[in-house]
Amino acid sequence: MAFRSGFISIVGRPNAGKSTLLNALLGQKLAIVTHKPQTTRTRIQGVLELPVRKKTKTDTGRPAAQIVLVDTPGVHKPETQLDRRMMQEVHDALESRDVVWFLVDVTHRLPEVRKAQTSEEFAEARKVRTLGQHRKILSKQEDDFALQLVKKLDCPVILVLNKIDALPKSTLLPLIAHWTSLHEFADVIPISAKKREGLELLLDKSTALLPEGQRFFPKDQLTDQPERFLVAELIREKILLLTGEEVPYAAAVIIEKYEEPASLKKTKDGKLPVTKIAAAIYVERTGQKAILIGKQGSMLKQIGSTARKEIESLLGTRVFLELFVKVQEEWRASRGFVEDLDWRRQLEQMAEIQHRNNKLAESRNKTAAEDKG
Ligand SMILES: Nc1nc2c(ncn2[C@@H]2O[C@H](COP(=O)(O)OP(=O)(O)OP(=O)(O)O)[C@@H](O)[C@H]2O)c(=O)[nH]1
Ligand SMILES: [Mg+2]
Repeated sequence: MAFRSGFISIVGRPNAGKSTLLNALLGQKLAIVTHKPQTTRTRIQGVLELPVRKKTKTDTGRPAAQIVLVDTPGVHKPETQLDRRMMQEVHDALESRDVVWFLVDVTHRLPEVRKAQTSEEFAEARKVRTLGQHRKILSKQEDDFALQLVKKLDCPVILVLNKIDALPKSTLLPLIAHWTSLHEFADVIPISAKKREGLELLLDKSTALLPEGQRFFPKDQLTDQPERFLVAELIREKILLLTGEEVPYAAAVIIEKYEEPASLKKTKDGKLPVTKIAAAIYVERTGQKAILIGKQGSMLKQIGSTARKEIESLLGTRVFLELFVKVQEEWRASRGFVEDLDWRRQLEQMAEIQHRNNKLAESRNKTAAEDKG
């Protein structure tokens, strides 16, 4: 079986479990996850290496493959520049892909169930209704908006029904009927990203749809996202988890200092080396700044210490983490600010600065050599 390779973009409405799925498949946290919608703001690539599985009597086998999984922000109607940027990330991910996974949260209630006519439908509707008050009513408009994005594509789109651990299996059938009446999907796969159920089948079906080809990334590369940007995301995750109302949505994190230790070896006194990180948290209003800092700095301390613990285990070093809160009024409406948040752009800018510094050092050395001569 020839080697397969390709890009699979994971799209769907906010909170469907896209980032959870990416992390589950990669076996590592590359994308932050929270219960709040619109957690992910940029697309993140995770590189999955699949070994060959030989054909047997009971197994159809699977070729070896490299799959580049692309997690994207949840599809929503844009209101601010930040929203527009997030949707641009979705569009970019849909441009270069071989297969798309359209992720749907099965705990959203079906509109049809609420319009039950027969007694069986009514019983089913009641069962679904009583299953959880926490379930959000599926908003048809938002679903249509998300679906219309994948309808335009010329590649196979797999309908992935996520969170099946939260519902009895019987409730899946009407959902499948509903979605397949709206679009001709290449396949329908129910999964639980959280419990890692159905993932092998999803990979088998998807690998079969990928073209034969060589790797896009070196075998041992896990992601294109450098660690310093994952660090910024981990800080933002704690803000999302620890604060409420508008604050999580009005917060952006930019790493201002990132000093890695010269060596990863333990110091003479047996301690791990230290990474020094300083990050600015931007919010839009002074009131939000006050909430983020908290009484006598208690909230910022809590955000810092929970983030630091996770960053330490990610980096395998001790971490000195400094957090500053800054106000940038209405930054979500500012195109320039939103673009500067993009880590791909920040990387380009860092490379430019490095290039300029190298040039400067080169010309200084040259002048010094000429002076000597
Ligand atoms: N019960 C259950 N919960 C899940 C599952 N997958 C994800 N979740 C939960 O759903 C919530 C949203 O998960 P995310 O992975 O952040 O969802 P997302 O689609 O990336 O969300 P955005 O980045 O906002 O678009 C989190 O609370 C997850 O723990 C699942 O299979 N079962
Ligand atoms: Mg996400």
